[in-house]
Amino acid sequence: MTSASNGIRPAITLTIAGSEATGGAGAQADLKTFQELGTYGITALTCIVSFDPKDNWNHRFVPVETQVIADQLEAIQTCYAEDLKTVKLGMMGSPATINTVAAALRNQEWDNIVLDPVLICKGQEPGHALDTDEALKANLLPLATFVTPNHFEAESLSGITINNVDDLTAAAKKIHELSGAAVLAKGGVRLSGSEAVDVYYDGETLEVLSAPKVGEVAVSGAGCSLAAAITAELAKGATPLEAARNAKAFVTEGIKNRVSSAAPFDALWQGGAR
Ligand code: PXL
Repeated sequence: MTSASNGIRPAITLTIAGSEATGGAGAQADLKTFQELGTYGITALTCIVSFDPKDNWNHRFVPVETQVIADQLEAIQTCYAEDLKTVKLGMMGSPATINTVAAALRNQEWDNIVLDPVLICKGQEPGHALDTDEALKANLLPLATFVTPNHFEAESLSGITINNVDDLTAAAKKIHELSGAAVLAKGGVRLSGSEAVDVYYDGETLEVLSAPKVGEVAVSGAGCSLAAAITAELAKGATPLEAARNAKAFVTEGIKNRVSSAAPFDALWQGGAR
């Protein structure tokens, strides 16, 4: 592959994720994070989410047809057959999407498959989410090399109720056992105390990552941007632990410099560390 005239060829990072129209979360957050961290971002969209201001900001969710998802991945995998070694998986939204994505992932070798196990989107049917949950555990979790569950997702994947850092650690260990992946289990604002605590575990190294909380309210795009930052750092050659540490610092600065809107939540700004 040729490089740009200045000799710099960026690492290629793919996100397979949903669109969140207002730009806070989803593929938009991933692409902004990739750009900020110096990788060449590409996207296959799985669904389109539009918040509904008339209905408590619930998520209107429209899946992209599975054939269209397969087509996007065919184009991407053909264009970047040699360089595409790192992918982030965001919101899938349905078992059919998960099966389509899993089949495409199996078409090639990967160095890094970062799974942000987005299980439920505000306003989605719980029954539907349960199916998605099962499909994700069966078909994507075994492919992942790095998993970034939030509090709710860590409880769901591990079956452990999480009230404190010890519980979060037990959940991270359990999810590692289930997947073989490095795990960053995120306490976020869901654990009490003045620190935002995440637990990293890869089967050998256990590290509690901690940063002073920036308020007590979750910020849109924090989870997506964290997993995307891990993806970018891995693609640039970081170890999983280095990637987790750098991503946590990136997200902390993004939350400090968050963007407000007419929505009742703020959005992380990927340029926060500039
Ligand atoms: O933050 C989870 C998330 C992921 N992907 C999409 C979303 C959301 C939450 O709003 O809309 C597309």
